[in-house]
Amino acid sequence: MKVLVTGFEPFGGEKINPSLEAVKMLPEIIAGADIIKASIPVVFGKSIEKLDELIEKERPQVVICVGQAGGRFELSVERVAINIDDARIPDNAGNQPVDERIFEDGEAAYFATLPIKAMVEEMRAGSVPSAVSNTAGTYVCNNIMYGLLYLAHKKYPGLKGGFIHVPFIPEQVIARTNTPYMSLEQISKGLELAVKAAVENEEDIKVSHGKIC
Ligand code: PCA
Repeated sequence: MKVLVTGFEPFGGEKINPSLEAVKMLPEIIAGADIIKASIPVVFGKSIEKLDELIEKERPQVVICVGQAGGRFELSVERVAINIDDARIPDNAGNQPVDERIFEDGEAAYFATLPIKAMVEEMRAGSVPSAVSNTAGTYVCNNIMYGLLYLAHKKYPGLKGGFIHVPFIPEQVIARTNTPYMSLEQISKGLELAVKAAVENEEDIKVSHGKIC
C-alpha cells in the first residue's frame, strides 16, 4: 500500500509550519505501507492542483493532508470539509476569497473517508493528545481537504482521504501568552500512529467522539 502524506509551507508570518516538519520526520514505511511525503503551498486552488499532480503521479491508496491549527491543544482528525472559501487573512499569493465555492459542481460538504475514530484512539493509546474535530475552518486547510475528497469522488474512485490539524510547536509560542503547543517529536509520533491506524482499519470503529454544544 502507498500512503501520501502532505504538510503545508509556513504562512501567516510564521517562519516554520509544524505540519511539514512533522511529516518530514515520518519513517519511510509505516505498518508495511510506503510513505510518500510532500510539501503543499498555502495558496487557494494551487494547493489542490499540486495535490492532484501528486496523486496522478504516485497513485496512492490513502492520502492524509496535515496542517497547522495554532491555538488547538491536540492533534485533531477532521471529520468534514465544506464547499466554501472564506479567508480571514490573505494566502501566500495574496488571495483572500470571501464566501466563494471551491467547486461549483461539488457537494455542500464531504466527510473524511478515513477511520477517524480509530486514528484518534491509536494516538491516545500512544499517549498523544488527540480528538475528532468537526471543523477544518474555511481557509486553505479546508480548501485542500475538500479538494482531496472532491477528487476522490470525481476522479480517483476508491481513494481514501482525510486531514489532520496539528498544534504550534514550542518555538512558535515563545512570545505568545496562554497558547498551547506540543513538541515536534510528539506531533510526528502522533501522525505516525494515525497513519498506522488508517492503514490497519478498513472500517472505522463504532465509538462516540460526539460533542454537545
Ligand atoms: N494551516 C492553515 C492553512 C495551512 C496550514 O498549515 C489552515 O488551517 O487553513
